[in-house]
Amino acid sequence: MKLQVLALGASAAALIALVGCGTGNGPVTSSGGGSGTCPGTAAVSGLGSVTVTINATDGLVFVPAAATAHTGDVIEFKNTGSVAHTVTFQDSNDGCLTDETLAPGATWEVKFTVAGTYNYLCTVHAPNMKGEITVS
Ligand SMILES: [Cu+2]
Repeated sequence: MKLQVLALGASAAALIALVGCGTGNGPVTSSGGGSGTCPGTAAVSGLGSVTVTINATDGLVFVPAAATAHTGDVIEFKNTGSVAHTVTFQDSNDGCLTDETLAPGATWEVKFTVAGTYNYLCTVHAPNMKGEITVS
């Protein structure tokens, strides 16, 4: 009898723990931090007419390393070489725009909806291979 009560108590505690997890009001565990709102959209293709092109080259640099764009512009990353790269955004909210697989010959598009300065890098060739996009 004593054992049964113990078991009941344990399952009740488990239930409470489960309910506690499910409310969704706890602290948000995020990789980006901030409000969690993505400042743009990214896709392999189809975001619209390309306005700005940034090449990822076998020289292990982004060209141009500093680019400017307006909100709504379609920025295309193009791997013009034979080495794989990534386009990895690491600041507060823009990690949602990261592309970890910019294969040789591949293109990938980003469109910002929020003005700001966005830094990115290639995780394969960091810290030297990096760039910045200023969106106004
Ligand atoms: Cu790279």
